[in-house]
Amino acid sequence: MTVGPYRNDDVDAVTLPAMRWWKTAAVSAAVMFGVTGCGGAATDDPSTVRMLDNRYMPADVEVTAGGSLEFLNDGRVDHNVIDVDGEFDSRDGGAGDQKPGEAWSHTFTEPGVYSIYCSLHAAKNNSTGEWSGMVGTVTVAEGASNQ
Ligand SMILES: [Cu+2]
Repeated sequence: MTVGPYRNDDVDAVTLPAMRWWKTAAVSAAVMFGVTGCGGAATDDPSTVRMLDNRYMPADVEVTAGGSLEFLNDGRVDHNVIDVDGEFDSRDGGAGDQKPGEAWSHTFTEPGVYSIYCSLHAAKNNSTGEWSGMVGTVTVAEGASNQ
């Protein structure tokens, strides 16, 4: 592909969309690394967790205490978000399950690691007490004191 020098009036039209594309790609890469990283940094866009059929994407997210996450149903069937220890439940308040296109937001104030599951697509092993299927974790980090 030949890329010639752009005239000044071409710069905005060509460079800006390209930068936007790059930024999107970078965020996607950050999300992928965030999932497998060593409990690492929140991604560039940590505020949304997608609920797919049938998994959370990403399954493991980190948020700073006081921060919020939006769980968006980006699938074709209903989902929900429930803390294993009962700290929160996306069905509360009459919301019911999140239908496709619906979202549920929650603000996390207490640091800790919260195990979440979807009651429609996860099951508990009664011997081990562990959940499998549509499960995930939300790690709430201490508020920024050394950043
Ligand atoms: Cu589900």
